[in-house]
Amino acid sequence: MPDAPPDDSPREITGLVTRSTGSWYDVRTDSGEDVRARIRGKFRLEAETIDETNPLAVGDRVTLQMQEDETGLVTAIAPRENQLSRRAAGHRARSEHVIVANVDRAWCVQSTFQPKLNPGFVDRMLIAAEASHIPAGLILNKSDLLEGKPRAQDALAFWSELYEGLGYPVLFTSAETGEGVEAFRQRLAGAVSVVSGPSGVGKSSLLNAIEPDLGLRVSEVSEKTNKGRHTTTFATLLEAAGGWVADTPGIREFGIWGMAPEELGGYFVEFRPFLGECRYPNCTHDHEPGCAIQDAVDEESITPERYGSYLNILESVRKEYRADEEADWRRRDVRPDVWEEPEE
Ligand SMILES: Nc1nc2c(ncn2[C@@H]2O[C@H](COP(=O)(O)OP(=O)(O)OP(=O)(O)O)[C@@H](O)[C@H]2O)c(=O)[nH]1
Ligand SMILES: [Mg+2]
Ligand SMILES: [Zn+2]
Repeated sequence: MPDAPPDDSPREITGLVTRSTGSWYDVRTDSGEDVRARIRGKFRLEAETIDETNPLAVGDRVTLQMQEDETGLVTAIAPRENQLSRRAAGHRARSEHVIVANVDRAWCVQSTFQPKLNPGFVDRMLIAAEASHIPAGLILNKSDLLEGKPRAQDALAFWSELYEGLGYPVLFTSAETGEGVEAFRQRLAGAVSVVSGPSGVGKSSLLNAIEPDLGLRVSEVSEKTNKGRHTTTFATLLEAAGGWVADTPGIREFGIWGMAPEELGGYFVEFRPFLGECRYPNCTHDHEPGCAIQDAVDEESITPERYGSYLNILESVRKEYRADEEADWRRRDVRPDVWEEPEE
């Protein structure tokens, strides 16, 4: 038996971050209690130096030093197995927003209508998941709204086959009728998952359908814009279906973080068999001669939809990459007088 600690030494416990508001965190301790916790300033500074908006994300494992008022002080953050990140929005666009840490699967949630499926969003999120080696899947919610709309049904079937063909599981669900809810529940069992997607697609509604006791707040989509009202405001890790699932705030656009333009093609799974075959080793597959990807598009081994999406994402990745580099120079104050384009 180890010696009991002397009475005046602070009690240290470990746990899982289940909610992050930016200043306070909820931690589920390994003995099953929920504790409110704060972090030391040094973690904030460390996060800033690596351009993270927040030092802790839901899914992080932490060590707490218990305070006299029964709140915790985070004294250590365990190294992450993985993290799903996007570019922060607005004026913090030069930093990384970690949506969740240590997950087994990321589900991109979209709806059929109100708002309608946004394949560009899907691709960006799938690319981010691929870059972090997180298995991903697609949920097409509000399947009930397809009733009596054969053309929309065909369109949704097209996208569902496309993504399934790439190896991503696709589930049609309806929080309204219950369709697909059981199938989703089975996918969540025994795993740590995250749902992410635009506002109003029904992420929280789906989790309520799976676990009615959660009682998550939901609200109607704006009639005028068909967009959600950003009802969920903080990421929260919830116990559901014998696993954990993070409900997250809806996002307008899934910005890609920290990717060089020539890396992007590697995260389009169907590009991978052709990647070594381009004439130029750092080919970005949009204008270069002798490009195996462009050939594969011509030969219909790669769909025009995904290639078009690739070109769109490439354009924004290029722009952000350049802006990041310039911001980096500015911050270090070593910007050369003559700005030279980096060598191709
Ligand atoms: N018809 C239909 N409506 C649904 C379905 N799922 C959710 N809704 C409705 O869609 C609206 C938005 O649902 P939420 O669950 O708040 O959406 P969310 O994705 O969590 O949105 P944010 O928290 O803002 O990101 C609500 O009015 C829900 O009732 C569905 O399967 N079918
Ligand atoms: Mg929500
Ligand atoms: Zn190429």
